[in-house]
Amino acid sequence: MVSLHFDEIAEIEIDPDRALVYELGWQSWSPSGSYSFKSTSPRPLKKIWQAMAYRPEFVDPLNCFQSDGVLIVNPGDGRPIVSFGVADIQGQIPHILATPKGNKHLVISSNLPIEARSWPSAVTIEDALSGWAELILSKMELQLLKAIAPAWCSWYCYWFNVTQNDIVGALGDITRAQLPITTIQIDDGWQEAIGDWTISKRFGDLKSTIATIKEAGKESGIWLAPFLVGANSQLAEKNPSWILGGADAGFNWNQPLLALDTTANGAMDYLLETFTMLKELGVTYFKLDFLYAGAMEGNRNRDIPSEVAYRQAMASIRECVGDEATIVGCGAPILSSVGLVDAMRISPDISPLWDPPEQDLSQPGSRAAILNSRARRALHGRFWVNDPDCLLLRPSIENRELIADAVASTNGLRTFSDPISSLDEWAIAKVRELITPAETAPAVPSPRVASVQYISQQVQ
Ligand code: 9PG
Repeated sequence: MVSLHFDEIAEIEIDPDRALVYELGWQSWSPSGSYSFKSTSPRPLKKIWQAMAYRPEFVDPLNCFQSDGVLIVNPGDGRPIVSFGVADIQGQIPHILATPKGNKHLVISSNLPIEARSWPSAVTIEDALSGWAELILSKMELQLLKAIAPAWCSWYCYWFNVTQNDIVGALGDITRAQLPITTIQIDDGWQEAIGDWTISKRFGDLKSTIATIKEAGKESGIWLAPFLVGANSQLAEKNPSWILGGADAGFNWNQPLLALDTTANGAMDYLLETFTMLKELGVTYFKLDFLYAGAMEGNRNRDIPSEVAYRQAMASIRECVGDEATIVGCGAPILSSVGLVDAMRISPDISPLWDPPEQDLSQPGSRAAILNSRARRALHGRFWVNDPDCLLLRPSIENRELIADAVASTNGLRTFSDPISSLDEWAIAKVRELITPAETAPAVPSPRVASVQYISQQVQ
C-alpha cells in the first residue's frame, strides 16, 4: 500500500514576491503549472474529479503545493532552480509537497525517497524540467520516438453515438476533400459496454468499417479504456474476482466505474484477446484511455505496487500490438507511462466551450487544455510525442482561432475532430496548414547538463 506518511526532505529560502513552484499533475488530465509562492494551486472542485482527474489517493490541503514524481522550485532570488524528484520512474511515484513556512521559506516533504538537484544553467522552470526528464531517460533504454501520422478522431463531433455510417461518411468526405489525414480514429461508442470490448449492434459492423478504411488507403485507430470496468457491464457480473478491491474509479456512462485488477488470473488474458481481435481486424493505432484505473491503489491478487502493476500491464499490451502499432495514452499516469506509449495526452479534453465546468482546470474546456499543454511542453520529444488533444475548427467552436494558434505553437500530435461538412474555408485552410506528422524533436532545448550540481542523494 502507498505510504501516506510524509517526511520532511528540505527547507529552502525563497523570495516571496518572485518564487515559483512547479507542479506536475499525476495523470493526463491533472492540472500542471507554475504557481507563485503567494498563490494557491488548483484542487478538484467536485469530489468525483479527485478520482477521475487528480491523484485519487492524495487529497491535499490548500495551504501547500503538491506534485507527483517531481516538484520544481525557482527561489526567485537569483539562486539556481531546484528540482525534487524521484530517481527512477519505473517504481512507485512519490507525492511531493511544498508547504510555505513563515513568509520566506518552503518546506519540501515526500511520502517516498526523492533526490534534490540544482540547475544552475536553467533560466526557467521549463529548462529544469527538460533537464530532469533527460536525467530520467538516461537511466532507461527507450526506442526512438515515432513521427506519428495525422489522424481524424470521431469523439468531438459524434460523441458516444458514433456509428459505422458516421465513420464511413467522414472517410468519404476526407478523401474527396483530399485532407492530409492518414488515420481514421474511432473513439468511444463502438463497444458493447465499458469492460465488454465486443462490437455493439448500435455502432454497426466494425470489421467492414476497418476494411473500408483500408481500401481507401488509410489506417484505422480505435479507442479503448482497458483498465476500466463499468459496474453494469457483463464483465463485472461474470468476473467479480477481476475487480480491483476497494478502488472507486469514478462515475460516467450512467454508472459507477470500477478498475480491472490486471494481476487477477485471466484478466490480462482477456484484455490481450481483445487487442489481438482488434489487431487482426487491422487496427494500427490505439488510443488507450482512462489508464489511471490501472494504476490505482487497491487490493490486488498479486501484492505489487500499483505503478508496477500498471507498467507490467502496459508492457504486455505493447508486446501484443507490436512495436509498429501506435499507442496514445490518455487519462494516464504521466511518469509511470514513460517508455510505454508513443504519444501521451498531456491535457484535459478540448471542448467546443472555452472554459471548463466550474473553472476546474482538470475538466474539458479549451482554456484548460491549452494551459496544461503549455505547462508540459518540456516532456515532448523526450518521454514521448505530446498530444495536446484534437483541433476543433468548425465555426461553432468558442475561440477556435486561439485553439489553432495554441496547436500551431506545439510540436506534438496533430489530430482534428470536426464533422467535415461543418468546416468553412478558414477551417479547411487550417486543417491543411496544421494537420501534419508529429515532430519528434524536443520543443524546449536542454539546459547544459554538464553544469548540474548534485546536491543530495536519496534524501530521507
Ligand atoms: C471518450 C472520451 C474521449 C476523450 C478522452 C476522455 O470525467 N469524465 O467523465 C470524463 C469523460 C470523458 C473524458 C474525460 C473525463 O474524455 O479524454 O478524448 O476519448 O474520453 O469517452
